Amino acid sequence: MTNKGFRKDFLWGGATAANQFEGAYNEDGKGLTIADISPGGKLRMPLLFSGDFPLEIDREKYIYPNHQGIDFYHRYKEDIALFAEMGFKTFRMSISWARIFPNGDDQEPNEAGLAFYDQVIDELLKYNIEPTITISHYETPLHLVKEYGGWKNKKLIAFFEKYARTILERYGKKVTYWMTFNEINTAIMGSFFTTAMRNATEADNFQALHNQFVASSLATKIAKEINPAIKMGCMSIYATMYAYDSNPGTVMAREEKNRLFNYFCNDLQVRGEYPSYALAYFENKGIEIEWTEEELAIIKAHTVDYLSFSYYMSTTVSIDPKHRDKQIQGNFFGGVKNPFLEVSEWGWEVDPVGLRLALCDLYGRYGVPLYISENGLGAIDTPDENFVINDDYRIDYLKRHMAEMKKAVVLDGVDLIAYTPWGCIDLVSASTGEMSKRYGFIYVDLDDQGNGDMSRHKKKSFDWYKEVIRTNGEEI
Ligand code: BGP
Repeated sequence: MTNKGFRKDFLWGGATAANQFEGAYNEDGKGLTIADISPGGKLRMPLLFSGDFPLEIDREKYIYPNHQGIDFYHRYKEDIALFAEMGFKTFRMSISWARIFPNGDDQEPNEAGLAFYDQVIDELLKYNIEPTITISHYETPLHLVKEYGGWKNKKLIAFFEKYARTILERYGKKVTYWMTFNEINTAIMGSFFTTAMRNATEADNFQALHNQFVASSLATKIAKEINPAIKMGCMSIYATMYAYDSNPGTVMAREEKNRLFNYFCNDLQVRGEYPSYALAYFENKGIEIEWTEEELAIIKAHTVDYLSFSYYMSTTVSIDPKHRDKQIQGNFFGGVKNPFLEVSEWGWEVDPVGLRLALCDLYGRYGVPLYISENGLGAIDTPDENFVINDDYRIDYLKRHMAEMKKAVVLDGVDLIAYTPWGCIDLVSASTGEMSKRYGFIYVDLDDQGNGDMSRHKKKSFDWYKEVIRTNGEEI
């Protein structure tokens, strides 16, 4: 294949989230967030979904690797210099809401928090790295859970609006690319990270989502008032969904799952309207969402400029009872084991062609520029005594996904603007709170027990990715 595919201004880069790598969880006036009280370790997801954990730090019972992260807060200069060495065009990061408004409902912002992001952004711009900022990535301030019950409470819309306005006013002249809520569609399954609610009903989850759609549109409105050149995006997980067989019943089950998970939030944020299948779903399930005409008008008027999504794996739907014991879990969702796919060490199915299908599907449906804001392989890296890490498995994973991206651009005509592999520097896993699940081009000397000096080391994939970027994807 030729290189004619990727745009000249294609944004190659990497992605992170404040709560998973900044550390300094209680420094310089930062308040606690839901990430700070979410227990680390393999039991994290079951705990978060059962709601059976305290809304406070309990060090007797749990560990909290996010508290120190990888200490980007103090080491950002060194890390950004390494991103620059790889030739990053963009760096996706999030702002921690509680660094800016420690409780979420404070009158005045915390200047120390704002100053920290001034420095990070300026450091990136020094190397001509365009920041991409996620406004909310799994870290609603804890006070908003305790005092207001999380996102089903409409008061959070105004708190978020104020937070968004504050950071857009501060950085909106320098930063073009923004995203509102990370993986917003995980709210459908009731993810605590997204809704900041425990033991919620399905109706609560949809109410929380509605409130976030309004908040997201208000942020888009504010962004355009501050700087019309800003590009605002939405961000969902996309899971390419297969019907296990050609039984029409299976295909229908796949259709129902697919539209709710892969389309619903994008329909709202890109098209600006509740789709008819959702209205029918609410009606049949007796779900009543509190919305006003004014809110619906805001959602309609302020849609996003581009659609971003994370893609790690596909999923397969079956209605055949004999598949009940062949379930496989992945990134917030599960399905039936696909016999054609291998799995990662964490059991996530690896499916590069699924990424091309995702790109074709989303571009065909929405026709707006697409931004792959996360993708990658969580794997165990074993450095030798000199910290040499030959992560050929990671190179292989990324290579195969990039080849499919390129086909989507060259053969399918998709307008793809960016690719930011997840965890470009090793960081704490969102689903398990582990350090050992590594995605980075840069190794961080830190283990699950917190041992290590956090020194940074280039993996083999570092030089490989640098070459991909240098040739704009010609050398994959
Ligand atoms: C996405 C999240 C990220 C990130 C990634 C990898 O769902 O947006 O925050 O962590 O998944 O997942 P994990 O860390 O669980 O391997």
